[in-house]
Amino acid sequence: MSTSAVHDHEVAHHDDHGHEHHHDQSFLSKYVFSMDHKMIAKQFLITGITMAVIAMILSILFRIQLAYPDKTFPLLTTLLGRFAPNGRISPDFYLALVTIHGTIMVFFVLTAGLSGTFANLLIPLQVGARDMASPFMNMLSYWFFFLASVIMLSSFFVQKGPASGGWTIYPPLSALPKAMPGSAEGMTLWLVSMVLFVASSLMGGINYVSTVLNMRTKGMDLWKMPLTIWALFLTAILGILAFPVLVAGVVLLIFDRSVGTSFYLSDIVLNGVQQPFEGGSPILFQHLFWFLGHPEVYIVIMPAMGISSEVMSVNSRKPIFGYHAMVYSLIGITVLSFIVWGHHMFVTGMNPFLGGVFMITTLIIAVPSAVKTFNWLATLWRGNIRFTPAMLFAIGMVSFFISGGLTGIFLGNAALDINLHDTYFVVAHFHLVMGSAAIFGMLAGVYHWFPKMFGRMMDEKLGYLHFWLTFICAYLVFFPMHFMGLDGVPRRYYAFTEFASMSKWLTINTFVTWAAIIAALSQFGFLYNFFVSMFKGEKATQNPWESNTLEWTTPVEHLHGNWPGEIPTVYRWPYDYSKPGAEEDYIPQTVPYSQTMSSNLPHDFEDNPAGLEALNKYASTLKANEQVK
Ligand code: HEM
Ligand SMILES: [Cu+2]
Repeated sequence: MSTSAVHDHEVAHHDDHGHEHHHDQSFLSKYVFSMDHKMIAKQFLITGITMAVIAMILSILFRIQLAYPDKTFPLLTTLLGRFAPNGRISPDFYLALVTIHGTIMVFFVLTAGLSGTFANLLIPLQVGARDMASPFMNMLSYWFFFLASVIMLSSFFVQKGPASGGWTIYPPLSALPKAMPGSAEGMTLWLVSMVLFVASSLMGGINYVSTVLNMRTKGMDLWKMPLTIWALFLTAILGILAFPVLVAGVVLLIFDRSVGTSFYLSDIVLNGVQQPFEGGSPILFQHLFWFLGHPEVYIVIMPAMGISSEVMSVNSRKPIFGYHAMVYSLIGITVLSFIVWGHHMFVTGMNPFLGGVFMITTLIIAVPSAVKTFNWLATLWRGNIRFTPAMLFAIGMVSFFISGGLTGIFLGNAALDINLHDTYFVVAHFHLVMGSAAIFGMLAGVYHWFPKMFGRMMDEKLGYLHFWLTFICAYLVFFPMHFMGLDGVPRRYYAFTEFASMSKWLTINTFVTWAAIIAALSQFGFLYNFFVSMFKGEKATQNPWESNTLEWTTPVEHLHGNWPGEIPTVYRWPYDYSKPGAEEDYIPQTVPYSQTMSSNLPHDFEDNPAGLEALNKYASTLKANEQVK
């Protein structure tokens, strides 16, 4: 409340003095330590994209190893030095590559890049606030994220290279600095980076939650919020509750590494020497990790779900189907995601009864997931679809969510999972549902809100090219992995040529690598489009997609405080598209019901009792609709 009063004052101030005040902002306070949520959103986006490019390059490097395990490429030695002696990536470095690739993609791109960008951009703009609840903490949240990114990457420059052992950093590899090269300083940097990362997410999340709860404009009750806001809000709650548990786990791990505690270790022999650890359990770490880790996968997918819902409704020119069901299923996922973590641990020897409990709760998550899927399909049904690039990516998100979600049902069954665990089947599952679906949701958001962020349009043709190449290649990369997994091919192995039964997959591996290379190259088309359109794109109009939500009522040119005058009042839900009787095929949230009634049916009842009856009927439907929403 007080914050918005201050802002009101500031804005009035601006009006009085015209433009003079803009000069007060130095380069540093405008672009670097900006407290404006729109600028922070761009910082998160550009940092996220940079990290994504780095993680993508890492994946191409290890895919080359998988495709050509026996070939040597002198270029690799030139590029990577000691990490690739004699033209081949070393086994240690291979493990480091998959570890850092996974860490960056999951946390830095799909968590910080996705939520950080869209929560910052959209929460204030779509709920009608002048900024976040605490702009200062918001700025800190970005800078903690930036620092965490730099530290994570700096591990490539320490003596023994970055952390290895997988993005889940299970002990003992992570707990014994001498266990392998990737357990040394690289692992320390991983842990420090993650603590900073979590601090950043908490500062962001607390801001998002308090802004949604306290700073909505007049009329914006919870049931009038766009689904993107619902998704980002619930995601923030998930993060606030789950991330601290990871920090607890990581701090105990740091103790094990450096001060001789034994939280996670017991009876370890290293190079023939019995280590002093006693009474700890590596399985404790798995519990702590997956208590974060499973909610984390929903922290990644829920914003993508929210964005896709929004984009699909706008571009089908139809109300989202089952708005309430969409919200309740998000809430259901939020709650359930905390009681299923054990499905990552079916093979740890857990009591079969406990395994059964985790199996049931896991399979129940399929219900809200299916509700959402049906509602997306029903939203498309008979829509007047506009195939913008954003729309294609949103539909692609649904496609990947279905393909990847179905295999979750296999893995959720303990008896099946014991066979499939740690095989390429799991890799296929989560790359479709998280790697692909979440990335497509994010890209849908970038194409849709680019005009809002940069005041210019992206090139459509390049957008289509980007979509089709990425869509086809993602399936070519991840679909074959299901069959490798069913055949028992394990994940995280350096070369399969040692095993006669697995070397038959070499051709498929080569095929997958080439599909991955094409997918990676097509991302450069996107980058070209993104950066060139930022400066040279066609100027955006006020509301290029004819959308109902509040962000399109702010001026195209960004201004501090978002709205030059008063914040608009909200009267209706955000999905009034193609309303029967309406003049336009969309009615913004700011249009009162009274206005549409007279403009929808102009005067045709004056000497016409049937017309009057029609109007009354229309008015009561509107009222009924309002109750439904
Ligand atoms: C119907 C919903 C889902 C079910 C029933 C399900 C089930 C499972 C199960 C049982 C595993 C463990 C497999 C193993 O390690 O042997 C797993 C792994 C995984 N799932 Fe899902 N899943 C679902 C949806 C999702 C979603 C929506 C995401 C991400 C957005 C996701 C991301 C992951 C990841 C990242 C892993 C692998 C973790 C690792 O071992 O590195 N899953 N899933
Ligand atoms: Cu899980």
